[in-house]
Amino acid sequence: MSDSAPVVWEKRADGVATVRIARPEALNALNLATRKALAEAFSALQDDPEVRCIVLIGDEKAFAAGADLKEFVEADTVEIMKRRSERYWQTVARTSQPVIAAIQGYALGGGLELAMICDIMVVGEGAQLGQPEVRVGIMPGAGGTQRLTRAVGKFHAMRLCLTGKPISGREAYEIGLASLVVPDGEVLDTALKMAAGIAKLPPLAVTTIKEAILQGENAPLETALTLERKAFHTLFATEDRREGMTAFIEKRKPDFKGR
Ligand code: DAK
Repeated sequence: MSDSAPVVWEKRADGVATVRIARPEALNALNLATRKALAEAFSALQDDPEVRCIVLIGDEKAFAAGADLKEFVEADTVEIMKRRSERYWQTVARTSQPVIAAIQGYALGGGLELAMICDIMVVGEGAQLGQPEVRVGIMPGAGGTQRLTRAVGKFHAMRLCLTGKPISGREAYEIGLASLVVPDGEVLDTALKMAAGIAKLPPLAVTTIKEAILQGENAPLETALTLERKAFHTLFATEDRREGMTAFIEKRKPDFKGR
C-alpha cells in the first residue's frame, strides 16, 4: 500500500487494486503531480502478478474535472510541449490488467480522456461527462477527439467537443461511452464486484483478450482477425486452459494458477 497523495492506491485480498485520485479541493483536477503519481501507481501495479484487475476512482463529486487550468493559464506552446505530460497516460495505457473507471460526479476534459484509456467504464446516473476544452479556448489533447469518436461516432463526438456541454452518466451509457450505468451510490460497489469477478478468471486469457481488443480496434479487420486467431491459438498452451475445460467436464470449480 502507498499513501502518496494526490493519488492513493491499495491492493486488496481479492486480486483487485484500487487507485484513487485524491485532490478534492480542486475536484481532482489533474495537475502534473497527480499525473505523475498516477503513472507511478500504475507502474507499481502493472507488473504485480497478485493484481488481476484495477479500479480507478475519484470521489463522489468528481472522477476528475480535467487538466489543472491553473497550471495551464500561463503556459506557452514550448512550455506545454516540454512538459510531455502524455508520457504519464502512456504508462496507464500500457497496463496489461483490465482497468475499470468508476465514475461519479465530473469526468471532464482530461478526466474523461483518462477514463477513456481505461477498459471498462461504470458510471453513476448523475455523473457529468464532457469535453469542455473549447470553452477555455483550447481543444482536447489526449484522446478527446480520437478515442471519443471511436467510441461514440462522429456526430456525438462533434457535439460533445464543439459545444463543450457535459452529458449525464445515463446518456453516456446510451450513446456507448460507458459500459454500465448504475445509481450514483452504487458505482464503486458495482465496479469492485465486477473487478473481483474478473480477478478470479484465468489471467493469461484475460490479458490476452484485452490486448486483442486494443490491438485489433484500429487495425484492418482481416489483420485484426488474424491477430485474434493467433492469440486464441496461444492460449491453448496454458495450463489454465486445460484446467478450465477439465473442470467444466468434471463439474467442479476450476483452480486457475495463471500458468
Ligand atoms: N483546474 C483547476 N482547478 C479546478 C478545475 C480545473 N480543471 N476544476 C475545478 N477546479 C477547482 C476550482 O477552481 C475550485 O477551486 P477554488 O476556487 O475553490 O480554489 C474548486 O475546484 C471547485 O470548483 P468550482 O467552484 O468551480 O465548483 P463548481 O461546482 O461550481 O463547478 C465545474 C464544477 C466542474 C463545472 C467547474 O469547476 C469547471 O468548469 N471546471 C473546469 C472544467 C474544465 O474546463 N476542464 C477541462 C480543462 S482542460 C493533454 C492532456 C490533457 C489535456 C490536454 C492535453 N496532453 C497530454 C497534450 C486536458 C485538458 C483539459 O482537461
